[in-house]
Amino acid sequence: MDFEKALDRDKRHLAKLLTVLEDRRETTLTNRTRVIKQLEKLPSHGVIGITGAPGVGKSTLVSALSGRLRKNGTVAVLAIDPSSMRSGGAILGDRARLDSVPEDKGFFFRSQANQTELGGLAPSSYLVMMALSKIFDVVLVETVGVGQSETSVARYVDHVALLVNPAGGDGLQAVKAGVMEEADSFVITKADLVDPSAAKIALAKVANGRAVFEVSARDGSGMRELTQSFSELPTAGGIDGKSHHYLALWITEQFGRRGLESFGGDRGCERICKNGLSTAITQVVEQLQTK
Ligand SMILES: Nc1nc2c(ncn2[C@@H]2O[C@H](COP(=O)(O)OP(=O)(O)OP(=O)(O)O)[C@@H](O)[C@H]2O)c(=O)[nH]1
Ligand SMILES: [Mg+2]
Repeated sequence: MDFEKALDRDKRHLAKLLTVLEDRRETTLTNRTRVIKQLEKLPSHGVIGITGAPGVGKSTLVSALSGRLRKNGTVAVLAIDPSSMRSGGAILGDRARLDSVPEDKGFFFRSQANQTELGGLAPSSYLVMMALSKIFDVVLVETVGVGQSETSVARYVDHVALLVNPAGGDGLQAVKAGVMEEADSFVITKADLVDPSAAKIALAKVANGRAVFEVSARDGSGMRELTQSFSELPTAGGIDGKSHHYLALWITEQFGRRGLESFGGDRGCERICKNGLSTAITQVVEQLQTK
């Protein structure tokens, strides 16, 4: 893998770079940490999570959005497939490939199967999002809404848009409370299919000042406003500031809950990450070796 070529968005080298980050073997940790160290030095761009119940229209919206956002800059899409690589993520992949010019270096799609035992997000999802946020102007992440889980996408991204079915109040009840709280904005989908006013009224009661959009990815209505709003999102602090969530998850995966406790839990991870994630990983490994 040629790091410079990956930074230059060469698809083949970029894919290899992400594979290095997704690798969970202990034997490759040193190499992985070295790549993280190189990435850390670069500024990050906005990462937007697109979440919502199965079938609400996430892939369709991400596909439509990425085409529009691409007009203003480079776009990467990460689809975290809930169960198998053959369902939603693959559909989005097919669509994204159809919608984009294959040789367009400004658009990149990656699909990741998640690990069911952890719920919403694979630990390496953070590393992949982090890498993409350094290389592209905006990153869209499609994931199912799981909520109230330490792996929830809300911990890792700059903005969470929760997609809501236009069928209104009934549809809203299907969304778990935790997911509602995590949302930074709401997007009523498929406005061409069902009158979205019932959903709008139901959402107005819970939105607490958060933006509510109505869109149809099919006929394009509302898409301009949504794209505009996503292009203007502040990304200060960004994904680098969330690395302690990754570290906590990684320690738990590698060394169990007791391992995490021995580093002072979430608080401890926050402290350890002050000097960057690569330094933190090295520190954790060294500390464990001397035990
Ligand atoms: N009429 C209409 N149908 C839509 C719209 N957006 C999505 N759909 C349809 O809704 C169905 C589900 O859309 P997806 O985009 O696959 O939904 P998803 O949330 O990604 O689904 P999962 O990844 O399986 O959770 C598909 O049949 C889409 O064609 C829309 O704006 N209007
Ligand atoms: Mg999907």
